[in-house]
Amino acid sequence: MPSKVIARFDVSYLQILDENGKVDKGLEPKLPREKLLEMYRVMMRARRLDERLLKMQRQGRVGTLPVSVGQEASSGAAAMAMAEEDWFVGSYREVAGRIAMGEEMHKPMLIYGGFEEGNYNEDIPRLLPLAVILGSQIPHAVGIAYASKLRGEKSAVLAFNGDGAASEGDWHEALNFASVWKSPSVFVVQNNHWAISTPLSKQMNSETIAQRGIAYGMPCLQVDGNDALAVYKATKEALDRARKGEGPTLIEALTYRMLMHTTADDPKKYRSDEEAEEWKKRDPITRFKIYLQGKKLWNDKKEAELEEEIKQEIDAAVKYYENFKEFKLDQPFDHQFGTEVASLVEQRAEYNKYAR
Ligand SMILES: Cc1ncc(C[n+]2csc(CCOP(=O)(O)OP(=O)(O)O)c2C)c(N)n1
Ligand SMILES: [Mg+2]
Repeated sequence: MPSKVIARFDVSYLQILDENGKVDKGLEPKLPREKLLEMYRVMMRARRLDERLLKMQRQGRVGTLPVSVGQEASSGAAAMAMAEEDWFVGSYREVAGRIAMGEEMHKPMLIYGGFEEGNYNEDIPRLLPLAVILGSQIPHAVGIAYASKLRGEKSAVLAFNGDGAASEGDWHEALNFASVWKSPSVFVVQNNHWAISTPLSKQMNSETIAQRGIAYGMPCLQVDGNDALAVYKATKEALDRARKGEGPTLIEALTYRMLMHTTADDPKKYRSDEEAEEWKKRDPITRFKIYLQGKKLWNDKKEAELEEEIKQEIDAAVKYYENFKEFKLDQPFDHQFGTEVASLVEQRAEYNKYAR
């Protein structure tokens, strides 16, 4: 059958800092030293917070929780590329990104302790609450972005989800309309290779998640998600484009969750120790530290001071959490809709008869 090629596409991959901490000088973003140090600080605070939360869960002080260990660059460095007026729409594995947005450490403690209050950041209105229903946050992200475009605001939305969530209908519908409406949105898929115990190979039959952006007509690329510089650069360029009215971008960040999906599972049951060991060598924090040391911006003394500062911050958050008494049992009813809904008023009243 005679045929001619009518379109060709390719997907590029960005890595700036390799797993040994060696930087590609040609691609290195020119960031001020304060920004680089803050990036390291954000990732370290997220790592130590996750570790403490895990201990608290094992001691029965908080309930089931996801941990983001290993994924600090893919959400943390991305969030650091945001401008003041941008929105953060996340899932549940963006501890570093949320910290970069200024979320206090007692908030996740409250959430995983079962207090709805942990989900509200009154002082950071552009940081949305966690979304656990996979992909459900992506239509919201596009809606916020489109609304901000209609209002003539110069803000963009940075949205996150996992590789598994990228199989949800919500995700595909949202990306399609993000592109059709040229909404100022940037989608970061944290591809950590697993959706609980389901490997990527059982989840999709395409070579990359990034290439789905081609189908929807938006720029797309794959980045080394454990390379904070690559994540930062790709996200910054995409957000700048979005704010200029040039539409959305899809970024696939290749990363790995080094620990369990949540504290309710045991990864040893479905993946090999060798695989996990391989990824340990690509730790985003280790390579960034080597990079900072190479620039003479970091040393053991600074590391010890930072560790102490983080320990104190986490200790204070635990104290706050353990003394938290201002909860409101009917708080989940507060934010269902912007206006009062008769059926909910009735349900709240009934609930309050029993709530203690
Ligand atoms: C719509 C929906 N289906 C199923 C679940 C149960 N569930 C929670 S997390 C998860 C796996 C998600 O994997 P991925 O999107 O790759 O994110 P990751 O947990 O790896 O960060 C599943 C199936 C859910 N929360 N929502
Ligand atoms: Mg995943």
